[in-house]
Amino acid sequence: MELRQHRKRLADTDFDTNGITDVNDLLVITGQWLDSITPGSEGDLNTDGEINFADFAQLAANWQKIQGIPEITASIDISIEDGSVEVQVQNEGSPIYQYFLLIDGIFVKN
Ligand SMILES: [Ca+2]
Ligand SMILES: [Ca+2]
Repeated sequence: MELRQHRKRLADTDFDTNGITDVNDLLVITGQWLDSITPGSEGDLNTDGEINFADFAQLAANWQKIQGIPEITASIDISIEDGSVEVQVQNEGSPIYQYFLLIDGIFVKN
């Protein structure tokens, strides 16, 4: 048997799709430990038809990792002309904007 650990996408090890690779997912593997199953079935991360340390190693590589956190970019633009500050947060959805006005560093209005 070739035991090669390679990182799986987090979604592959989050069998119950609760957003994190955790004990729920570990139970999927331990519940079938050393069983021969249909290759690629739930828990068979390396699709060899066996549930063993090869699958456990891949799950362990993602242990407690949270999936589904979107890429977030933030930008701040400060206008010298009117003292306004624009804060923009952009993720996969629509951007969220926040504007506010500072005069001499003191908050004036949104
Ligand atoms: Ca999970
Ligand atoms: Ca396997």
